[in-house]
Amino acid sequence: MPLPIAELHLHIEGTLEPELAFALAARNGVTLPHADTDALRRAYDFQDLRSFLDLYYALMDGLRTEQDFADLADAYLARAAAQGVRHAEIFFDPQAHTQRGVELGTVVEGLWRVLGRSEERHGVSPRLIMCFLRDESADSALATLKAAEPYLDRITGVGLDSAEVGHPPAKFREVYEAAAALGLRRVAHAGEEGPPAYITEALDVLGVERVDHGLRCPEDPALVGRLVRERVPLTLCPLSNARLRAVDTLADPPLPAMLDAGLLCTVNSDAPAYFGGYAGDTLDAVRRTLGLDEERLRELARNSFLASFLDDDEERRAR
Ligand code: ES4
Ligand code: ZN
Repeated sequence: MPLPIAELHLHIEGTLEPELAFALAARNGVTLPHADTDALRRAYDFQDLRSFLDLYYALMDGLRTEQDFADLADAYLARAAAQGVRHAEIFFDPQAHTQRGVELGTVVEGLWRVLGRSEERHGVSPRLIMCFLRDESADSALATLKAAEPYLDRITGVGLDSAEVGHPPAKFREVYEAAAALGLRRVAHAGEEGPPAYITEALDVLGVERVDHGLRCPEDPALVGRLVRERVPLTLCPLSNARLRAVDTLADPPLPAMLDAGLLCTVNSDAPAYFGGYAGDTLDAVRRTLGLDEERLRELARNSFLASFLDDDEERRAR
């Protein structure tokens, strides 16, 4: 039995495996920029975040219909459940689809066709977090939030992703204020490739409750102190950081030392089809590389539920 865990940093589009990408493209008459799955897999040799994002957005072109999004979510949930995931707070990137002419309703209805039955079919309680692309304009983010209003009963929160450097959190102050006024929870990617100051800004200006990645926080001891004091969770993604060369090894920054410092760290899979592992694979890789014992693994699992948006009652039931 795998350790029950909550997955808090998972881009649904990042679960698009090569086989499904080609199947969807064929079904929709779309041509992908690679000859076949082998050629595609050879392209998974990333230099940095940008080189990954270029491929990630290109492969999405096969996703067109509600059923495509439903198939994507169903494949993810089956894999996640088999690896111990009991609760998943799932990111999606509306602008990556609306920019291609796929309506927001198609994305949300398609995903929800499966997420709405996930608890009974897969034993995974789902939440959706809508991310704004930070390399797009603040106006585009505001228009996306407006377009999402009919679907807010299915959307738990907002996030911020895509190319970080040069797109500081403060650019999105207004849309985060509007999201908060609508009762949405707030998270943001910060300190993945960007400096620790972006983490501080995400807390102060956007009011985020959780920091996605937060990898570079150890560079600023005062920030670490604050994250500890305020119990701000970090959703670390070690396989992602290694594959995107944000770090040299999985031991960097040192997860055990971050936990010992009192940081509420969680371990997540980010874009598992691209980075070599789903939630259980990721925990396994970290355990083996860093020599984590059972107690540490249980701490990480406990942190994942503590850091989740499950309320206390639901949290107890999930464990
Ligand atoms: C992402 Cl690894 C990562 N970082 C930022 N934005 C993203 N979108 C999908 N994966
Ligand atoms: Zn991410």
